[in-house]
Amino acid sequence: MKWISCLAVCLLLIASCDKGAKSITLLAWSEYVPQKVIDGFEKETGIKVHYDAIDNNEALVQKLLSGASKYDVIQPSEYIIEQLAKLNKLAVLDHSKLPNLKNIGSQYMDMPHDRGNKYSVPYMTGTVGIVVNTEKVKEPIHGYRDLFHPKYTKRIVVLNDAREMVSWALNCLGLDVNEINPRSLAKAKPILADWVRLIRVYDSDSPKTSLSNGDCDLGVVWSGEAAKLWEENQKFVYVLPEEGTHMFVDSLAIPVDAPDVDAAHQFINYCLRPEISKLISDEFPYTNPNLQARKLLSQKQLDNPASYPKGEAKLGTFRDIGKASSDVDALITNLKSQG
Ligand code: N2P
Repeated sequence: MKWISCLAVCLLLIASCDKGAKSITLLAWSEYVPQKVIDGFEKETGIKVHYDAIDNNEALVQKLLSGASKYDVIQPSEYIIEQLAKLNKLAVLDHSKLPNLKNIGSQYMDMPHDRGNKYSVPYMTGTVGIVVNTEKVKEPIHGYRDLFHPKYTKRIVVLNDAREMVSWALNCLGLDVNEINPRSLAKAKPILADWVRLIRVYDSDSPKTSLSNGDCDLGVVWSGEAAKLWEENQKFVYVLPEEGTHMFVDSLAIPVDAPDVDAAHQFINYCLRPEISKLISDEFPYTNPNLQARKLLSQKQLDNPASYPKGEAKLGTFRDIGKASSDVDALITNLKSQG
């Protein structure tokens, strides 16, 4: 009898140790996954989440491909999903383990970068746009051409993101942002060279900071950052550039060599719950593709013009540009070093 109870205690110990030891590593953008969401998941499942933060897609790719660490869930934008899928770096998702996928609006599913959502599920979408501190800037700003003007020298903050910057110049030229080749880059170069001289701050983590503290009066930022500024003070107006801009679809995916594919699915499905996805919107007010979560948002949240812009705008997603992405990076790095 004694050995039976001994065995039972041992089994219990093993089970609890096992539960306590389980963990996943998340490679995701900074200021994008609320601590509340992580805490809730850990409490409910006993699976610990390690959050490794990046501030651009290229860093995500580099970390993933270097193989130095293994990740269970990653958070690439649409064009990077396409790139990683082509390189066979993503696991095929098991939709039977993602019943909450039904909450995502059909306009965000089955997009050209990932037909059938074989590899990814939308997490948040948003736009890249211009923030104007209208107390400081009285002239109307409609697009990049108005913004990048010598009168605003060193009053501008922009995303520290080469692909984004090059796309702004291509939009000004009326060129396709996904047709990147030596010819289109040569045309973009002089425009970008002029812009670099005007820029004061490059920041992809928290570009709102230099607008909020008054270091800059204008910026090109992620829409969620603009939405936070607007919540803070409605003098910060969000403008979708008339020349056109990027609508990103930041998504969750599982690397092909993820240590715990099952727990990764669990985490993704958890984020897709309406009440959990609402928590994400509460803290990071991007455009929530989860339509069931959107129903839980307040009218004030839905009326935020940066989160849910009204009216017509020229928006497009990015596609994988293959090897040209290193030319894009080199162009911006060189211009910055000369600026
Ligand atoms: C969140 C950054 C949003 C990333 N901090 C846009 N792709």
